[in-house]
Amino acid sequence: MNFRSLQSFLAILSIACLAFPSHAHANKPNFVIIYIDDLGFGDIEPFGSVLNDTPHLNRMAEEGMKLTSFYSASPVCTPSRAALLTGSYAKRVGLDFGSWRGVVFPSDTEGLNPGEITIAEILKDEGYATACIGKWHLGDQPEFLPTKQGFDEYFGIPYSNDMWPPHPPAKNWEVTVCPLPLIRQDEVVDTVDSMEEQGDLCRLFTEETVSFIRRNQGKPFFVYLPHAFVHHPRYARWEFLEKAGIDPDGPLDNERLIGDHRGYLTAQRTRAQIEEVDWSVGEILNTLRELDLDDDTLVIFTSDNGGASGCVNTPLRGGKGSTWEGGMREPAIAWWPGSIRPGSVCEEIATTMDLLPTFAKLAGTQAPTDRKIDGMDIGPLLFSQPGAKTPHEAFFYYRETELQAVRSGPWKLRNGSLYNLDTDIGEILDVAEQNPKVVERLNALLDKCRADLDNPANIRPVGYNPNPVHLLPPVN
Ligand SMILES: [Ca+2]
Repeated sequence: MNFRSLQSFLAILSIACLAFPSHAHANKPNFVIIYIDDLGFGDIEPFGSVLNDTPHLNRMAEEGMKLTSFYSASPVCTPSRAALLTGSYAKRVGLDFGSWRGVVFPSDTEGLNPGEITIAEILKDEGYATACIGKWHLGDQPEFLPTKQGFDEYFGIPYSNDMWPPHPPAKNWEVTVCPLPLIRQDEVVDTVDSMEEQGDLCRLFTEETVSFIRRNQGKPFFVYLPHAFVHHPRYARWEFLEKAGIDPDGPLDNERLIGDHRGYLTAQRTRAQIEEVDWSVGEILNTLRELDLDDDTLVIFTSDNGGASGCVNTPLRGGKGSTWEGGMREPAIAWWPGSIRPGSVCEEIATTMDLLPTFAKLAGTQAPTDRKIDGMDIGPLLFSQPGAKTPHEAFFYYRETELQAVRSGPWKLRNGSLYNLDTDIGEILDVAEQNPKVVERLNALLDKCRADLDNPANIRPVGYNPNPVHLLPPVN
């Protein structure tokens, strides 16, 4: 190599070193996904909350990156989780809709197809220890459980915490209702029978996560922690309820605690849950610091969909269940000391589907190539690579089976109305008439998406069990 080419080589090397953390590719980093249920965009202080104290999330954001255009691929639980774990739109894996409602239910015929390749399976093949701790909600039959999708360990509830006998709509469900099971591996080991036990789920899942990290500190690990909090019915441990303003000596109406999602002490219970989630984040990050694993671990904090009643989605419009921004744009923080620039903010479009290819690359492998994956590598965004842009030409908003909106750059076309999200994050002003060319371009993107995902050849089969069994004896 002559001097001139050595000089260029060194110049390129120094740019490469600026762009990529030197050790990011040297070892297999650990991954932790903290996935909150139904948390609103404005529910935590780094995203503007003035109601809830979230010191651990504040520190996480100060030491890491806030992603302000980070999307879940669905505004409800089941499709959101299917998309996260497979890196694919839920429609592509047949879980845009459950067998009879938007999500799968207890002893449902449907679940995530065991033939799907999840983040856990990719990482397990790379020698990772893997755990799913918390709410699964991708089918409760034996072949649908996390242990069949690449997770060495599973501890948690198989579906939503409101799918239990006391929930008022249960009386109208045309399905059999069973007690809410706690599962370890594939076996029911306990049931959640009271509001106090609901309020203990955050502690249980956090302590299980900390234990898994301690037990596996010597090798690469992946923890997927889909918390049951802050999905209704809401309750927390007493120290958090009390701090949120509930009098421990006052009368508590248990019927209303269970049944009333919108009124009775909802503000206090919601605050208590969010602050306990913040405690959970603190426990996990402090464990990583104590074990000297903080420089080797990428932690992602986000929510499965927008905030449900009692949560705050401000400044976004809409909430859980809708394709307004409040339904699918999530509060998100990425943390990896030494690799992610402290206090950074990424405004580029990124999605939960991107975690699969991003993690795969960081682990030294790649996303599956035998099937279509919708997620893309967002490493350049996470590592503040100069000039890094979103890899997505467009992001598509599905509500159940219906494609309702598309975002490309700052523009969002939703049911014929156009919004500029850079200047109008609240989706107030329809500017379709003034921007016919933009409308045309976004309509073409919607057509392209329909041509893809309305074509059965591009959709993989949902997991199906024609004879599902109840996990526990029914109560009705
Ligand atoms: Ca949810």
